[in-house]
Amino acid sequence: DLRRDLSIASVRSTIVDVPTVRRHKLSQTSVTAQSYVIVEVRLANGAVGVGEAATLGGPRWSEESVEAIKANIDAYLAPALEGLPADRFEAAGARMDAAAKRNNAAKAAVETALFDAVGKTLGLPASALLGGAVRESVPVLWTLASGDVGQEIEEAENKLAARLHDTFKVKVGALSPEADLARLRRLAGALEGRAGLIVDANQAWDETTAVRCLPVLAELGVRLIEQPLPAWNIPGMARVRARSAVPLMADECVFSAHEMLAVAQAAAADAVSLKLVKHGGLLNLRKVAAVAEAAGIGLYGGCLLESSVGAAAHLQAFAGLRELAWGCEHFGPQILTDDLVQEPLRFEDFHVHLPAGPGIGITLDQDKLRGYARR
Ligand code: MUC
Ligand code: MG
Repeated sequence: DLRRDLSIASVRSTIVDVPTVRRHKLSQTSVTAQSYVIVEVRLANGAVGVGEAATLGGPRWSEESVEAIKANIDAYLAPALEGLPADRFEAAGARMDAAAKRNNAAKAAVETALFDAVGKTLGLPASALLGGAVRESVPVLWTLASGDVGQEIEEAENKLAARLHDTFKVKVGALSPEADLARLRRLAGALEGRAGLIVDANQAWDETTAVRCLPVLAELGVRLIEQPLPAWNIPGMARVRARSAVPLMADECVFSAHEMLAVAQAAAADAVSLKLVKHGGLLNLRKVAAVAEAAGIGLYGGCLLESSVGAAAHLQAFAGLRELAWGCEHFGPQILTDDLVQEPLRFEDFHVHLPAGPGIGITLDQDKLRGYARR
């Protein structure tokens, strides 16, 4: 019957720019708006699935920009999928890999839309298609990244008082190491006993800087240091880890499952940040997670400041992980001045909640999509 015709009929991609509530500063970039590519896949049965590719400050956090993502979806990924039954997720991945090297954020957005469309057709959440949920919510941290420590303390106090977040990730590397350590000392003092802190250097430090700074981070009770060294320096990460009382998290050095295996073999990380934009889709995210699990490396639900569309997709994949030792950071919907969905994700009691409902669990708001679409 017609309802069962899951053939992929069309793929539409739209670039959107959504303002953030404040400037967000990382070591290598700074943004006041988040740019995404929203992908809508229509099936022969009429069902429409949605996915999102997030970027951060153009092609700076990784090599993909929204302009390149849209161009490669329209010219290469979409034509490769036409007519394929949308529930052949693995085959869709193979076709996209044959059509384009890497382009992981683009592939992730398309694959998310397939899971959403199939889930909406069958009345099942994407988590069910991935093995089923073992959790309905995930602890969620907030990132402090204005660089102005007074503002950051006030922001953290507001998040604590609202019971939204009680763990904070501090972005370092835009300032000198000494200025960042002074900033961290003030933050740790202000929040002592009431909040947990982790630190993300986004590749900004070299090995000697990391070795010099990490004892101070340990003294301040910092729980985790994320990607202190450049992504290429896996041996350096292993040497720093061997000397550090603070556990190390791999972010930009782990895109593929092969890279996860290399990091594990080098004993270069205690934890890994899982992101759709890096791994190229929900299935690949779960494969990277499996390699990490096999090596005893802890899992963390990473983000690239996604809207509720991208965050919901991540939650569908995170929901099925048996252990998610480090929680997640999908605060993205909260840093935008507006969202792209009819009902934004629920943040409550320091957790973000898996949305109920089929597919990825959210409904795109077409007025908002039009309103924020780049002209
Ligand atoms: C990153 O490197 O982790 C995630 C949260 C945030 O503030 O920046 C991103 C990217
Ligand atoms: Mg990071």
